[in-house]
Amino acid sequence: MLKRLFTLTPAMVLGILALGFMLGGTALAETVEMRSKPWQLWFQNPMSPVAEQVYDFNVFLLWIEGIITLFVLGIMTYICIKFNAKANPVPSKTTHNTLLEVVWTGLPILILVVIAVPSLKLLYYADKTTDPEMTIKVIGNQWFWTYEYPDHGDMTFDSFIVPDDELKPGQPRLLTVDNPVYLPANTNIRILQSSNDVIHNWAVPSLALKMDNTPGRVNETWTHINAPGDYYGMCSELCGVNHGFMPIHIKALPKAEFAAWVAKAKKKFASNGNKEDNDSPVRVADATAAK
Ligand SMILES: [Cu+2]
Repeated sequence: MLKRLFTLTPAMVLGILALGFMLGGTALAETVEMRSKPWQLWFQNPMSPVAEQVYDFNVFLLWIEGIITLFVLGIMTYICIKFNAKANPVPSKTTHNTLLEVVWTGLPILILVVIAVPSLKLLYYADKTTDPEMTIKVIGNQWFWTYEYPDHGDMTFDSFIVPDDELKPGQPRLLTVDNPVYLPANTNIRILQSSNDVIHNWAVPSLALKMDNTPGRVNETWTHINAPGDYYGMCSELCGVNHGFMPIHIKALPKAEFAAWVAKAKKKFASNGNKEDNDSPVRVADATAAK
């Protein structure tokens, strides 16, 4: 393969590269693929209003931390040079300095208040949306996710990991599922979360979603996905032996395409036909059908 590559003329290589960038560029413009890439540092791109604010808040905190670190480092350096035994053989016996003591108590309090105000604002902002356009229910199971669409005919299905030996080319390992959860982009979505067994956590980094699925409780959060695309996440609460094998795949579609998917999905998942070999202990679909 390498040998063949080297027999290409530079012009051919450039042409291929240009074509690749063009195709890649157009593909990116249409949809995004949000997951961490090999050797990635820093966050995934924030793709929801909450994620954007979380991102900005993190940058804000890093500035504060950075300034504090440099300040302390500066003082320590100054002390080491100015007051070492050689430079300052007779140390001062001074104790107490009212102004200094007020400053070193007051300043940290002030810094904490400056952090707390935007932090609490963001916490409440992420808590719930004032005008949800639809609701999705996410239920954790050992070790897969069940999704319910109460606004779309109560359809429900399970989402299992696709094992390594069944992956198709291009599908990411440990992140691909048999039934992705489809959601409309540019829509306020209320998310209700619960669990059938132990505590799980439905976490999608690019949307800044990370909420516990607790048995016997319904936790609420929301999202608004900024662009159509594939959004990946993982269970983030240690939930048993297959904790690492219950990925989350959100397929965000433009509203019209989502409506088309709902029409198709209603038929597909109506009669519980999604998983014949399902060994899930609690069949939510069964319960819905029996009503
Ligand atoms: Cu888990």
